[in-house]
Amino acid sequence: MRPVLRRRDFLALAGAVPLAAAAPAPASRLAADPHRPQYHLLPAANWMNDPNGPIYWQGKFHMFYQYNPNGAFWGDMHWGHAVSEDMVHWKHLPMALAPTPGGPDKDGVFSGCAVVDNGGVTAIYTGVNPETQCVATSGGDLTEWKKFAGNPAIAAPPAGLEVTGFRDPCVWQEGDTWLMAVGSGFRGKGGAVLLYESRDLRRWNYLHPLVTGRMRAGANAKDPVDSGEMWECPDFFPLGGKHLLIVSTERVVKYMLGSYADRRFRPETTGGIDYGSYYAARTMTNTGDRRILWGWLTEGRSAEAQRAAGWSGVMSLPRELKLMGAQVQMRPAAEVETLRGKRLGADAAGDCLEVLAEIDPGDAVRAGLKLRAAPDGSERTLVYYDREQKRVCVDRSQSSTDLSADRGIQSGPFLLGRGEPLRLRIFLDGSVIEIFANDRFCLTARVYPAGRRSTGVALHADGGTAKMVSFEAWEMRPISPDRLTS
Ligand code: DQQ
Repeated sequence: MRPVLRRRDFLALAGAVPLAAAAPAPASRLAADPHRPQYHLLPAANWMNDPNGPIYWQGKFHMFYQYNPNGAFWGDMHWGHAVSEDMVHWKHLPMALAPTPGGPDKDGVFSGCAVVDNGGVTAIYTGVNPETQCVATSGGDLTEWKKFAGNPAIAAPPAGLEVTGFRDPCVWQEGDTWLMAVGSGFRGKGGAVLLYESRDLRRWNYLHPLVTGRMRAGANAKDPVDSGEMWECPDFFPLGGKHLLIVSTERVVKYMLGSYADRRFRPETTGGIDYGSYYAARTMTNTGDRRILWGWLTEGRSAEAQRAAGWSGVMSLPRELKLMGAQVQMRPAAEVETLRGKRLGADAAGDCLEVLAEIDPGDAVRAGLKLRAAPDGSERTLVYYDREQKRVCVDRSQSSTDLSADRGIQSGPFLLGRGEPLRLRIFLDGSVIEIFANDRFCLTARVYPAGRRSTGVALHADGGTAKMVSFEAWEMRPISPDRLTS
């Protein structure tokens, strides 16, 4: 997803006028900004979007991400870099990849992946304009990168194919063959993933589409990503005895679970990875049996408000994926629990919390939690299961008295079994609310309460009576003393 560009920015990106860097926000202001998360990864300042090439390498977890060094707006894409020993405490490292003037990535180092090869790490990413697939290698602490002299490794989409896009490679190995899935699609038909093979990660042969989707009937949009005619950021891997394909399109992240044989993927069931402010998800490579998913937590306020704040975009918490029967299980990685600080009672309140609540919806039509509630009722966010709509919803209509913040209801399909309680696991962190329901549904909301006292937590029931079966909460420990500005 690329936020709508103003014409001036577009021209600047296209090289017609220099892109004006915004005056950086002073670190002291960023450190005091109550909307900046305290235990989620985000850069010290400016814009970030997609996770890129997350990889476990030489005992450390490396995270790269789309980063604009010029300000809190999309453009001039670089790969930012952070490293962690536990996936929750991060140290920022110098930028990993920057556009090379005159090179195939001169207008941006777009999204991609990283794999272990030949005693080092190889990154495969999209260079623009036009969209091509490029290669770079590194080793040691992954701070020094060398771009492949033969870039672009893939200079254009397959001959004869009219595609809606050609980006965001995902690479894996089968025996001595490397496979690459590239996000793409066809006008009037739907998104697609194009499959390539290689022996050396540099020379690639096109095989065929790994899978082709069917867009919603009647969907029509200028940007093929909005209509589902383009799939961004494909991620493809084995899970349990099946294969999972994750794609980002139509502003959400979807998954398809199915079987993979003869280098073709046949989806059997589909679902949502996250129904809220979450995009461009990608799993970490080289983590053995564990499948750790990362996503970009998008903002929920105007572009002007983001620029004024001096920062935009947050990395999700690590989510561990498993297959339980036919169900994709999504839970926060166990490492997240190491952030738990003081245990709180039924009167828990705060904006840097983990909340674990089991709720019997009783005869209530809507049952869940009220969060970030002001004592005078001026602000509050509702997270609830709506049994009539069969959805988990987040009502942001009163989340913030700041008028630039989104106020719509965010929701996704969810069915509570007969007698099954609603089990909410919620992470509050500044403007982030990351919600896990019954280990099988996720929705991330962004809220920007103006009041410092908008911290209350309470049971919410509407149209009947619900009961809190159990409630636990913890203060979460910040991962830096200054909201990651150092
Ligand atoms: N973001 C990147 C693209 C990708 C999109 C550019 C998804 O590579 O398709 O910043 O958010």
